Amino acid sequence: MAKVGKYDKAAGGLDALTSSFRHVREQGIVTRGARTLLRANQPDGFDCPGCAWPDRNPQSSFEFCENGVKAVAAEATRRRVGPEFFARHSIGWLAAQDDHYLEAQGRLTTPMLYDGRDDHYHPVGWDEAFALIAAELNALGSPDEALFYTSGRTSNEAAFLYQLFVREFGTNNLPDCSNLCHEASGIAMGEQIGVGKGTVTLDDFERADAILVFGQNPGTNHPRMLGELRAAARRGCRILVFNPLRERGLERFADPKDPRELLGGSTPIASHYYTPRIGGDLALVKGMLRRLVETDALDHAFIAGHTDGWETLRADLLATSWEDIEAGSGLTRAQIEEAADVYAAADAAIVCWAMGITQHRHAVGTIQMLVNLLLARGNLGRPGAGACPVRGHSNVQGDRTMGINERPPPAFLDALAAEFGFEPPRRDGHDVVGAIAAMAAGECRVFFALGGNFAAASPDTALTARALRQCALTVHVSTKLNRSHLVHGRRALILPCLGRTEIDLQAGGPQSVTVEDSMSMVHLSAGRNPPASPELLSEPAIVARLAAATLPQSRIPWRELVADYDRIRERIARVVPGFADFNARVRAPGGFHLDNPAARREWHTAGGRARFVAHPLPAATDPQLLTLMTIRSHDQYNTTVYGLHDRYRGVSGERRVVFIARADLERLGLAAGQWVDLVSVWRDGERIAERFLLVEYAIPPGNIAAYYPETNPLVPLDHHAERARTPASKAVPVRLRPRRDIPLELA
Ligand SMILES: Nc1nc2c(c(=O)[nH]1)N[C@H]1C(S)=C(S)[C@@H](COP(=O)(O)OP(=O)(O)OC[C@H]3O[C@@H](n4cnc5c(=O)[nH]c(N)nc54)[C@H](O)[C@@H]3O)O[C@H]1N2
Ligand SMILES: Nc1nc2c(c(=O)[nH]1)N[C@H]1C(S)=C(S)[C@@H](COP(=O)(O)OP(=O)(O)OC[C@H]3O[C@@H](n4cnc5c(=O)[nH]c(N)nc54)[C@H](O)[C@@H]3O)O[C@H]1N2
Ligand SMILES: [Mo]
Repeated sequence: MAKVGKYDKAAGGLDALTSSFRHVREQGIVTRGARTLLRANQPDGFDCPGCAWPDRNPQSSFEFCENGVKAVAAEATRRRVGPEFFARHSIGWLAAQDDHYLEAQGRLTTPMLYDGRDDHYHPVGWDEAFALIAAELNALGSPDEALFYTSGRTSNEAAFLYQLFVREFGTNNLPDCSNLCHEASGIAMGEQIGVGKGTVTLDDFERADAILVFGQNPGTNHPRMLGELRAAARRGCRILVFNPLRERGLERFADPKDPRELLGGSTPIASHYYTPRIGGDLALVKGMLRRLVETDALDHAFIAGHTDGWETLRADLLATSWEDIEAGSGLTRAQIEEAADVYAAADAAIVCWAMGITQHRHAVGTIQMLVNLLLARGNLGRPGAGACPVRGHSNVQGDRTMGINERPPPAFLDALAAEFGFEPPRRDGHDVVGAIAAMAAGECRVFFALGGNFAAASPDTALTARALRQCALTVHVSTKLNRSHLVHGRRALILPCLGRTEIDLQAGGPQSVTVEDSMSMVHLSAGRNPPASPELLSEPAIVARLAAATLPQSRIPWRELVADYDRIRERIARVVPGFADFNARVRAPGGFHLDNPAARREWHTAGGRARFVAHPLPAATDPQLLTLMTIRSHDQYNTTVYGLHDRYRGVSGERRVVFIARADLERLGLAAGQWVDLVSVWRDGERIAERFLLVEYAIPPGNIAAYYPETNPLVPLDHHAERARTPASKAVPVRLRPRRDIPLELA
């Protein structure tokens, strides 16, 4: 039963502790849980499989994080999904269950095969599984008919071997979750400052005078970031938040480690909180830049010495009217001028952003405007200043560094060729959107996923399902049961693997892997729990055995490489820039920082200078429609649903809710507690997601919010960021259709 109320407390505090304890208990791991958790983000422990936010001080005591606890507990659970489970439940029956149910069943224990003999998965041996995949791959007309997806939990070692195998097999079809996430950040920043990664470290958070947070909900998705924001706020740093929702974690935070705050005190986080309309950021940042021009709050020396494109941008800013900026942003000129003045008063400022910025049609333009904002005041490449795109998955940044990239840089392929003695393919591969289209068109027939939940995470759910079902073979390397196992090809395999928290024993002894966080720190991760099942293989071992089975003629010593991951790292050191002496450097406490030339004001751009780029305001949205953003609740990890509570937003017991402004309810003749269908309106027709409960909420009129992945059926495949092709899942044009057949829910 849905419950809707108001949560008045600060984020964090005692409720965060209580909630973590509940999740540990639900997984049946109370005693083991504490031991496991104490090893998260410790020098000799494992990297938390939660988010990519860096660790403050690996030597210091355990840093508590409620959602980190949920992620770790979900992996360390006592529950198991073995052959008996699949014998008992048909695929059809499982497909009718929700994502919360699938996740709650526990860890996968055994390789499973669906081969069409009935509607069940059946156990299969590892050798047989690899032989089957090899046969399908080698039967393809071209290597480009296979797709190899990666999700961002994959370690550097597994990712490096995987792209190596895929390229030796002969394709660059390496779509990854980055395509759904920060792709736009990489493209925008690469063009402007020559690197597609953030330029700041945690030290900069200690020195900034202003931190601007755009389109991000750290209280839920990067809870450890609140510790940094809290410390910054307490020393007087201005924190400016731009978000259509008043996210509690950005308003007030109670650090559970502080006894006073645990008992009810809290620290205000945002000094200034602005609620633009969805998609209004490009306009509002243009407004801020215009104000900087009008008040001459510019770093002229930096602009002259380091950049080009300023005059074009300046002319474009002055030609953009305040009326258009106000209409486009949903903020008033006074608000925007205030924000710009606070920003201009800071000697050093950081700009952070996440999915509220990247998942828009004009994402690349908005991010370039954010970088323009930094460049205009020389806020790059000096202490306390810089760009901070906050990554999602714990190793999504590292996977890219290791070559998981459908458009690899030629220099990377050259290095690969020199090290391994084969000629890698040079044609661009498919990204996620391209992969779905290619499967739907029958051009790709084998889909292999190293982690993730492609069927649920991708846009246009019905089309994606049709695309996957057309494949001859779908394969998922997974820790937990998920939707993608149930939306399968003519044959399908589930290959169960070790998680981060588990001991990875190879011929050469227990192994560690490495990861790269959102601030380019590379460090070791070693699990300490016994594996969930004796049949599990590590991801590197799965890739190596698949490679050996598929490419018997390969001269790469796959088995030797996985016997001791130091050997993989030796190869990485010779191929990937910045990894020289990898094995030694990564063993230093806390690991090492990857060089970022832009952070030294060295611009590896086309013209050798940092670039200002002008962009027009996006076209106005259709006033007849609502703009839907698809966001995360407090109790989920992407498509993994841990529970049905969204504590800070005051909703529990129901995920199918729509947050809507009172003004829109009145205008549309609707009432809170009523059920509606969401109908997205696109040029190729309507898409429907059924049965959502209306929840009155403080959100700018014309804008609504609901959780992903339930809303992915509404996101058209071709509704994506220009150039980056990140699905525009934060701005879906929709209509509400009342459901008269479901009684009003009053809670
Ligand atoms: N516990 C937990 N941790 C996670 C994840 C998880 O699901 N659960 N996911 C991980 C991953 S892969 C990622 S990418 C990150 C995601 O981290 P976030 O980006 O914080 O995730 P979202 O829930 O998508 O939140 C988007 C935020 O942007 C706001 N927003 C939406 N549209 C706009 C807009 O147009 N303008 C502005 N200014 N704001 C907007 C929303 O109100 C919301 O606060 O978190 C990572 N960490
Ligand atoms: N509408 C909408 N769609 C979105 C988003 C949105 O905001 N709105 N966000 C997008 C974003 S930012 C992202 S990153 C994607 C996420 O897309 P994915 O990364 O594909 O999805 P996840 O839900 O993170 O994957 C969860 C599954 O990973 C598996 N898993 C967990 N740990 C491991 C491990 O250690 N190894 C292996 N092999 N498998 C493991 C488990 O089986 C689990 O079911 O979704 C995107 N889709
Ligand atoms: Mo993400």
